[in-house]
Amino acid sequence: RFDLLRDQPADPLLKIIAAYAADLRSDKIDLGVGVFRDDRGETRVLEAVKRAEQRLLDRQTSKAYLGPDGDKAFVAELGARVFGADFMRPWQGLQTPGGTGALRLAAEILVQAGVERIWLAAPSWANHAPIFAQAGLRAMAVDAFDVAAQRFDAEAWMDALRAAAPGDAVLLHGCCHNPMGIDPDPAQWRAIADVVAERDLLPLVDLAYQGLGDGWDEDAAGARLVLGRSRYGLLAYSCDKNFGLYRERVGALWATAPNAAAGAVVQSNLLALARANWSMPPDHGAATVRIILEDPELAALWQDEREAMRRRLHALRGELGAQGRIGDLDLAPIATGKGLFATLPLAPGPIEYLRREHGIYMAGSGRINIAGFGIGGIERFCDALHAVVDA
Ligand code: PLP
Ligand code: TYF
Repeated sequence: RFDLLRDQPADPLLKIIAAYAADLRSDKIDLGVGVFRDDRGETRVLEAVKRAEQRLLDRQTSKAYLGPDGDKAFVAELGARVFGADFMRPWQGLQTPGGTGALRLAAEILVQAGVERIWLAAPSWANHAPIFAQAGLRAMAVDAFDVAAQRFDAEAWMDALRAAAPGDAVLLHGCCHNPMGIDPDPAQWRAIADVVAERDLLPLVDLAYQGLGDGWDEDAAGARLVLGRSRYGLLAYSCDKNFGLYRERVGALWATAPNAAAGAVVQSNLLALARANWSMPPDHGAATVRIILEDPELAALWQDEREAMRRRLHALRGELGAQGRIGDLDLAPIATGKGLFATLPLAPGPIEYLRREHGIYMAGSGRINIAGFGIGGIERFCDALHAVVDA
């Protein structure tokens, strides 16, 4: 039977990791996969995480099963901070294997509820559409970014949402858009929240970079606004970037509902779906986050470390943006972008040239990871771009 299977391409982003590792040039630059890096190019374990893990090792007395919702205190502590004190709707959720697990579960409960379509603004994270399609949703991609101009086309996106059918789902990046780095401004968020509520759409907010854009509450403002106004909503969350826990796969999925009884029904369905997928999520990463959040000292340390990541991204964006135009290529929009990513309007030829001749690795789409620039990296990158333009 397996001879009916066709070969599948490897994840191009993860392939860059291997290609970069095999490159022997000492001045190579990795702008590929989206992990935070310090100015030495390292993705170090946060000190708050190290201390919490030590405490976990010392104090954990049992590894007996917890249940399909995972670490309940993790879900509650984190949820309180994500939604904030002013959020008026009932919410409940469960721990998931990463933000990816949360997205998968979200797609499955949408299908379970009879939702057929999910609208998304393209380009989006390359895994979004396959996750939704695999779960049985039709991913409706809308050209909502002008990649050449590095601009969010709010009109195109609003037109699509106005044309969506009541009950359709809509995917929204909570902050730090992957791959564009361009988020709706506050007025655009209000317009999105209006149309989602008026058209009775079901929002699925993907919040994978909270705290790495404008700040903790600022980065959740769009999600809170939209979810606070729609009847039902979903929030897929990842702690893998803002806690630097990547491979530990720490995430959560929350559902908002018009009242507690309706919320309980949604939660029971989420638990049943989790059971059928992975039974229960892995514990270590979420327990580590929970220990940090429960201890004011560790929470303060984590906040400092998170803020340092955010400030580094902000500073690098300013530096890149200040380079302005290199030939046709305008770096200025990078300065106002948020988070780890920007997508440059570069053709495959120049991208390949940068890799081959200069050891500069970026996604085939022209996406760069801003955190990939170490000391002197931006200068080298811009010199290489000049060489591309002049070639
Ligand atoms: N959503 C977006 C927009 C992402 O960039 C990522 C990156 O990995 C995820 C979700 C998934 O996060 P996780 O690694 O926790 O599965
Ligand atoms: O977009 C990124 O680079 C991150 C990390 O299959 C990532 O979100 C990339 C590819 C992948 C899973 C995570």
